[in-house]
Amino acid sequence: MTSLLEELLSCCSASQKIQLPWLIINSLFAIATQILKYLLKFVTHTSSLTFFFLFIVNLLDSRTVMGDLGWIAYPKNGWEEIGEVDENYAPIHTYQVCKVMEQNQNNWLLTSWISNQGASRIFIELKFTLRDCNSLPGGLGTCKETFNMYYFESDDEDGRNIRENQYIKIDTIAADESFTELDLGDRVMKLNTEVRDVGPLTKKGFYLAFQDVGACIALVSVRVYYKKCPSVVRNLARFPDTITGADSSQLLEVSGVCVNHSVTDEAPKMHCSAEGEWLVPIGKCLCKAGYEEKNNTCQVCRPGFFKASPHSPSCSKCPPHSYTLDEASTSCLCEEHYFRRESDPPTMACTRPPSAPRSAISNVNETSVFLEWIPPADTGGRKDVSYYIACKKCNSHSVNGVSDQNPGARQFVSVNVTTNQAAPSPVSSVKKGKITKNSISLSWQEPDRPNGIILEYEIKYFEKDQETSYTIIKSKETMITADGLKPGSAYVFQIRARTAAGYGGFSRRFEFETSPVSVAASSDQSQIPIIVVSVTVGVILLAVVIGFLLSGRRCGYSKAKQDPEEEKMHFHNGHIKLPGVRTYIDPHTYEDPNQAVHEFAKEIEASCITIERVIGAGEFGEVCSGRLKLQGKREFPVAIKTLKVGYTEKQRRDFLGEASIMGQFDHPNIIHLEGVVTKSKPVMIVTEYMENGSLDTFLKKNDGQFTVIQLVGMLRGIASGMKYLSDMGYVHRDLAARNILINSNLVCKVSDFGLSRVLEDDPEAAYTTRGGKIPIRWTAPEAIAFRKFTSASDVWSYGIVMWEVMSYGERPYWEMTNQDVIKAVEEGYRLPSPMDCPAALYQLMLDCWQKDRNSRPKFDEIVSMLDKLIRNPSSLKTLVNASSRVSNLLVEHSPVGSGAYRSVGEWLEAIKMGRYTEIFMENGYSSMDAVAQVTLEDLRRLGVTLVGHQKKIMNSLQEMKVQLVNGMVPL
Ligand code: ACK
Repeated sequence: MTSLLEELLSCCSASQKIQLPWLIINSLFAIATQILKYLLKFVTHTSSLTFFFLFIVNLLDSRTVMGDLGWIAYPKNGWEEIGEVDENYAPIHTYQVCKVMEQNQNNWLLTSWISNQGASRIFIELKFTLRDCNSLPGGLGTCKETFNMYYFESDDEDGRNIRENQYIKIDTIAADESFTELDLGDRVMKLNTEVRDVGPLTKKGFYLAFQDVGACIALVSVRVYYKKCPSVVRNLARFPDTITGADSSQLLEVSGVCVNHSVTDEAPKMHCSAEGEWLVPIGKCLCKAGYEEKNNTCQVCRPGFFKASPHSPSCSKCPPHSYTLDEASTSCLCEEHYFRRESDPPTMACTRPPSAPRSAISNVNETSVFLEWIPPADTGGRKDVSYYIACKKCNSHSVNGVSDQNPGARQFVSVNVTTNQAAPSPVSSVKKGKITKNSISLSWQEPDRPNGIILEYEIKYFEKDQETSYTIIKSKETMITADGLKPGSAYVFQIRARTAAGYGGFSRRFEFETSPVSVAASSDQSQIPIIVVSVTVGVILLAVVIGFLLSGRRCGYSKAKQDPEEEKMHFHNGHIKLPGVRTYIDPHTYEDPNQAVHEFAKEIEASCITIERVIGAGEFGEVCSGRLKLQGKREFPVAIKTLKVGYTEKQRRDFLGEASIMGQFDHPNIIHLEGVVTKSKPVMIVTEYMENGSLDTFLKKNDGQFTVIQLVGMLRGIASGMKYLSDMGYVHRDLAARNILINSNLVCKVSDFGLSRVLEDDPEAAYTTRGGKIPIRWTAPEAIAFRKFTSASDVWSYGIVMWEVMSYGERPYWEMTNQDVIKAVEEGYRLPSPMDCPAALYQLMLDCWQKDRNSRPKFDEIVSMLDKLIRNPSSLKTLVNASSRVSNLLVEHSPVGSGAYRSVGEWLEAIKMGRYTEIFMENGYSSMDAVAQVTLEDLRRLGVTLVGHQKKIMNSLQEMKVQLVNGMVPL
């Protein structure tokens, strides 16, 4: 066959071709048939590749139809079916027509009726060869190089006899590869493949028709298909097979159904794109109590294991002294003689009642009784042992014993008391007198209401935090000296008065400190009236109580490092008072930072952690990846931050401060804390593992590779996390793409919650004139100028993150100095839109960068706005147009004129497209002048198939052409 074709093409001089047209034309069919045998192998091979994508559903594939296709050709001598079979004797349904010598051709080929199976947009893939007219002998004026494709919709098969003019044209089809280009010697058999889509379809099916008007064509295969998003389980919700929408840019919002044994946490939704991809998952289901997640299903907890709530991550082994024999247990039963109080969490061990308090002694004093005892020898495994004192009228016998089977049961002693007189009111005013390193002198005034003659005072004191070991002094005077005390130590005093009616209540606690060894006792200090101290302490207590009442929080709302006006603002906005919304507690408000860590973070045993490799360096030590295996749970990957050896106490505090903050948050877009290791070294913070690392690096690595919807999905996640933080009353202060982590599902999570992080940790942070250290490029002007950090300044930073995301990790303000950035922003200039940025997103960025912080959108508004854009993606189609994007630009930040590049390689490297240098050079684009002529079509031909890369190159060329300088846009 090769020789026949070569012979045919090489033998013919121009004159011979004129003389021998019929020979050539007649030979075409013979050649075509030979070629088809080769092509068939090729087609069969490529078809298996095509079917690899499961989201494509074929409605017709002419290659797989074994019998008659039932297509009709008219006129009869137009399209002809080649009666060939392949090597497996399966028919090759190939139609050809080659009436290039005859005038006025109008040859139709009609398919049989094709059901659209409910799809409203279908795709037609044609594989064909087409003869290049130039390669035919001259004089063939009627030769065409195109054919037309039509369709006609009908609900049934009756529409076959309709007139030609009732068909609707889909397109004129031309060939990329002409027939003569087939290099049969090397067997580079390139078929033309063209795909067209049609929609919206409104009937049950349709016919296709191919019209030839005088070309030489062999139609090798016709495949008709639609696309769907295949049924998938994501976040424990099942999303059904979903046929893509009629519009090529439409995203269908699809609700998921929670898989068996799971319940809705937040209504699960995803979006089915026109390409058959699932995008932007929102919400999730959780395995219900008694079930845990395994491979996207909810598996029952085995006997001996339980899960109390959907929010617990997995089944846990029954705690000590408890068991369950059933599957799907939501709690475990206590073993015999062990109990659980109603208020005990199901994760707590079952406990026994305590043994009796020991050595109880009573001291009856006229009308009152003083009781003392030693705690029980066996507390039954509980820490919350308390004592219950019952006062009964009875005949002087006392009762000791366990009151019931409750582990919280108490022992008590009862004594008769008769009184008809009120006891004295508590002593309220206490002054300290002389203080030495071993003694403290006190004086006080009689109670306001003695209710009788005061017989004596009882003074109880103990070293601060050592309440179990105290001393009692009795005195008839209103002053005493407590001696034998430790130097430089704080002591707590309480005083009460006794009359014939018995003892009154103890005064509140007064705290005084002995002098240190080296310092002589301060007699001046001794003169300071205790009342002043009392009032100060009282005022602080009052403030805490008011804070407690206003914020509705258990531990009081105090943010030592946060601005008071900001708190007020939160109150006015109702953020921290929203019912059901917890508020963030600044670990600084804890006197002992260790207490904060243990309140908010679980302690993990180092033996449960396997460190696998170092993935980066943090400010306090290395960051590693590894695995965590907790008892009764599956092993799972984690990230581990370590505290380097030789740390100072402050470094340890700051390091663990991040865990105290992170541990308070529970949100899918906030990095999740697994726990801390503080009882062994190295000290570690263990968090969930985010496979794709930090967002800025990830975007730079995958430049141009995401759809706008995917980028908006990332931004939506970050905004949702930030909304949660601002609702909690937490101001991040260092929101930037480098502080966002991204996992394998492209879910973004806010991270980096260091206490003094902004001051020390961030390499981007620079010292300001006021001495603070601030990441200038990401920070709102008011926060730079007067440290006004609020959720509104976080919104500014969010705008910068949007810009980073839409420009695939570009550095904000490029290489401008921090000082220039501050000045430009202050003068009203703002970053220009990233390339190809939807106008709606750039407008949102500009809104975030409003000078007046009250005019910036709130995070909940940002989330709603992004949701709206995701639901209606055509709103993302309007891009910021290239000329307006750069027309007001001020600051030159990169060389863009074609003269700025010395070579094609240098240019491609500069726009990070260096991988294409060789292809450009090989295809004759070896100078910048040649490159300037490149079209999108050329790029595709060169094999630049990624749309992001095409855009990058075309945009750069566009910029070179207009010789613009880039910079910032004044507002
Ligand atoms: O960009 P990266 O790979 O992502 O490099 C930094 C490095 O550690 C220092 O911070 C990575 N990293 C931090 N936390 C996590 C995490 N939870 N999961 C995965 N990588 C993390 C970060």
